[in-house]
Amino acid sequence: MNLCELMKSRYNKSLANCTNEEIYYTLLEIIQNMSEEKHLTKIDEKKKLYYISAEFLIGKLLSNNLINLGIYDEIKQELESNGKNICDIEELEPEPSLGNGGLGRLAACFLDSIATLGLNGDGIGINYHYGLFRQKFESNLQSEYPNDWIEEKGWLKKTDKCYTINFKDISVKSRLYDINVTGYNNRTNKLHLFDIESIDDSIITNGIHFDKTDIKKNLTLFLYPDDSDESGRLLRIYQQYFMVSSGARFILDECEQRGCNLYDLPDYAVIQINDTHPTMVIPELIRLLTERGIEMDSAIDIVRRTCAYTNHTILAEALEKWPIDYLKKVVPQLVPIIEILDNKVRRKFENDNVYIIDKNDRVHMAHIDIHYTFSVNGVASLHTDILKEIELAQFYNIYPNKFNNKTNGITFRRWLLHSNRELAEFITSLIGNGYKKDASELLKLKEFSNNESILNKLLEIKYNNKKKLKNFILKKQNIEINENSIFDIQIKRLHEYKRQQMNALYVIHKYLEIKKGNIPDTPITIIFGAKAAPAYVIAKDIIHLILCLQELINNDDKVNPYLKVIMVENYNVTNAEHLIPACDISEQISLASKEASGTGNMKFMLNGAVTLGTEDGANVEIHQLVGDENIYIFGDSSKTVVNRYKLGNYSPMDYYNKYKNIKEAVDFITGKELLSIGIKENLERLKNELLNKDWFMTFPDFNNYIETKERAFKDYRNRKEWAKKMLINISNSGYFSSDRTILNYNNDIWKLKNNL
Ligand code: 26Q
Repeated sequence: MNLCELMKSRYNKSLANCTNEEIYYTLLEIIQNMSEEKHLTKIDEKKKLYYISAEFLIGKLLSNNLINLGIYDEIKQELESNGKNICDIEELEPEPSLGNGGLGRLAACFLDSIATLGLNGDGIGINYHYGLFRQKFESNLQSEYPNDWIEEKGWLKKTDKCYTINFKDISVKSRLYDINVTGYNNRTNKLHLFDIESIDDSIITNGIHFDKTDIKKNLTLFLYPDDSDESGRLLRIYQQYFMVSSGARFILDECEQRGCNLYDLPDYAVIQINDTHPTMVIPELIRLLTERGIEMDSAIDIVRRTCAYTNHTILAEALEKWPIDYLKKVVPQLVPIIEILDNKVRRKFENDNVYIIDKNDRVHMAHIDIHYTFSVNGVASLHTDILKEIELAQFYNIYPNKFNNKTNGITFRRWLLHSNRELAEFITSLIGNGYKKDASELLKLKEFSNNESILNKLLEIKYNNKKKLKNFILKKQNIEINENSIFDIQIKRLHEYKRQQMNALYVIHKYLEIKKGNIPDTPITIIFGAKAAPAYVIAKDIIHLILCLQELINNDDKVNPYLKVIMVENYNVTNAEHLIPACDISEQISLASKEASGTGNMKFMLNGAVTLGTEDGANVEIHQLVGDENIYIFGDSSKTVVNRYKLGNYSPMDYYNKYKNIKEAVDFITGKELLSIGIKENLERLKNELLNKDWFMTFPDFNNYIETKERAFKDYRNRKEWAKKMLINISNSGYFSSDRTILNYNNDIWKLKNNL
């Protein structure tokens, strides 16, 4: 494809004279045409995977598609020789706002791998107009604004597929929009997103507030609207049913077109349920099958053999339990079916821990999934063990063969080839192209672990990425950082269990040390990026604390040559692509047992950062792969933590009284320096939370965290040894390719034909 000629014929001007907008929209069209050509609808592909999820955090698609279609270099060159820069064009693309965190980004990585491996599998979800909010910092507080990502001309393609979705009080018309998912040198699959046409964004006022009862106007406006009141919770049920009812009917239509007689549905479809948000697809499919003449018991059996469930969290508050009255108000047609499903369980098992409807008349969505799917998987080996042994032990007892582990992965196309081109090219020069399709080939890098010039080159690439990030942060937030400092990065959703507060306490500790004259050998830059759920008060208080520390420390000329703090505004996929390649130390410090897997940890490892983390989630597997020398592990084990919860005798006050540095750091939160910058109420609330609750046990791990972090900083000074750690991390990261994860899903659960 010759871009020059195309621009000439479209706009009658040379490429050099075209605007970046004109180039962007032309590229979009080229890509759409090329990817459509690779969309196969093969008759012999009888079985298809439907990955149904409330979130698909796909990120920008322009570069990713160019890479996957194999034309990135060509286009980049052509643009360059006409004085254009592909990065400027990329900037014009809005980032789709269809997810919030790990589970949504995982779904996006999976779609990439499914297409890359030539598997017949599509995504099904919701087309949120404003998705997750856009975060702004105002007066050192998070404020939320709608993220208006949908444009007239974009990746979304309107189709004429429509369904009428009936709720108790209203009916809406759902319409299908598609986004093409291009595999790397392979086929195109689809992300199917359902939407309604009566959406009215004029009901949004004052940030992201809107009338939550006006379903026809608000149904697909936002992802996870505030559910702190009943109307918000009901809206979530409306959204979920909208997604699964549209999806279920779409799946049945497609399968019938492929020749399915509905009794043989499991031969034509496998539906992977991404956490409990799409759980209602189970009773909805049963309802639709019975409506089409299949009797209840057979319908239940067919659906059970078609659906599989993935659990992504063990936090009690994230396990969905809906009062049956809510379901009666929104989707009464599902209630008798859910009651039948519950009765079957009650007849078979005595244990009320496995019932679907509990004694308070709440419906446990995960329990529907576990009884009425054929596969239940966790997302890292420790997580799956905890599910089997603790959280879901009562179910593991009943169904030992249903449980399996699928350790998460990430797509190397986006998280290496796209975001860290220089490293990718260097790796290619050493071991060839094979690793792009078979990530285990990265192991070949090990033979260079004592090769000085190669280690130096790794350091040089990291330095270049740090300079790029420095410029990015300067431009974005007007804060200057030192590219020769250690870049210590913690980017993820804000949650107490992820313990950003522990890192913030470290920042205070370090600030006080520097004030006392204990100057670090190497300057340190601590970078945070996180959005807090709008109704999560303490999470927002933690952001407030970090922003106050940023202001205090960066303006203190005695301290800022040695320590800087940055909180990146509006952390999203695009920002992550700039941050991760520049990282030296990857903060993965969740309370052991609480982080199901983590996937940021894998992205950092792949980009040559060294992990500072607890034995939690996939950190455990990273540790096993790289060995003690190449990771910094600290803190209590998951067994100790689980035991401490069981004993119920944790008292943060004891630690505060016993350890001088903990007292100093905690008192600093409401000391005169921060009170002169921040809001007293917020700072005091956070301090009280830590002193009186500290539900995620920051203090017991704090001193070990400091020691371990200091050891990492000290080791960083030996550049050659550090580069070796980087290399060992990169070479072992192949295991975390989502291609490996998807092959595991396919071999054990989906059993689709592989068209490589
Ligand atoms: C539930 C009820 C009411 C409102 C919201 C929710 C809700 C929303 C989103 C519950 C959970 C989520 C998202 C969970 C999530 O992203 N989990 C992460 O999944 C990743 C992929 O498996 C893991 O790597 C992370 O460890 C896990 O936290």
